[in-house]
Amino acid sequence: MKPEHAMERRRFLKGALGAASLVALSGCDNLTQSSWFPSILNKAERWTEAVQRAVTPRDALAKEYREADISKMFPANGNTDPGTEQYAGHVARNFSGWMLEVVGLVQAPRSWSLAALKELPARTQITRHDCVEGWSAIGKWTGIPVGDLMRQVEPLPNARYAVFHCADVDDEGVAYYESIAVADCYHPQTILAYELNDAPLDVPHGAPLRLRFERQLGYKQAKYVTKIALAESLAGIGGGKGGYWEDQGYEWYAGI
Ligand SMILES: Nc1nc2c(c(=O)[nH]1)N[C@H]1C(S)=C(S)[C@@H](COP(=O)(O)O)O[C@H]1N2
Ligand SMILES: [Mo]
Repeated sequence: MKPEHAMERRRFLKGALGAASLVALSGCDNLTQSSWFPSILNKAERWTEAVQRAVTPRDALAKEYREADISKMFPANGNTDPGTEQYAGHVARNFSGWMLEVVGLVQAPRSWSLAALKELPARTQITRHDCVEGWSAIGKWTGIPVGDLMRQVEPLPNARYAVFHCADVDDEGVAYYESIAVADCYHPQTILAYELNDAPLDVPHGAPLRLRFERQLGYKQAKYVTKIALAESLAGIGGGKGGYWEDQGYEWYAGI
């Protein structure tokens, strides 16, 4: 949907639903589906973030599981193929031309090919993914700690958010994106994964690179990542709320 439409819809929903309405948690299996989950009032959201940060320090690790716990089937959700000609070209070349750019408020912007990223020290973690739609799955992810990339580009002191841009767009041409605090990029389990269950990430799960930010919900786990842009504010990026689903009313701080 076009940004103006998203805004109109948000305004409509605010009036129609009110803050106390109960709406079933559903909705991100299909980006074209209109199901909504009312946005918590901004103030309440900040309170949630403050409380969670106080109870679980920023560096606390998400639970890691054993090999035996890995789900036999890990569902694919949301967009399962960017479907553009450009992306199909990358698939045909086995992602040999895929680049990850890190730009914005950094001392030394740079980009890496997928092959160069795979040469960096990797981390493997077996974690549980929770989608607001009501399913969970345990998977084994291998990838590069985002903190290692940050140490190379050196964020400037005013860089507060890391915005992950993705290669997929919805039916109305709106691009998927997500954002997290720059500080959370240094959490040891924040990785850009290129393997799921010891195999190269496949197209439905976000090939060739997807974010794993383990202490937050499924929609924060951006797939098909092409660029990380550091910014001081989320205003002016997408719909201004920090992510594709946040622009439609979901919480930015999706702690679990
Ligand atoms: N680029 C992109 N990232 C995305 C989505 C998407 O549609 N596009 N869907 C999100 C949602 S709602 C979930 S639950 C997970 C699903 O990841 P999976 O397909 O590997 O299960 O990806 C998230 N990241
Ligand atoms: Mo999801």
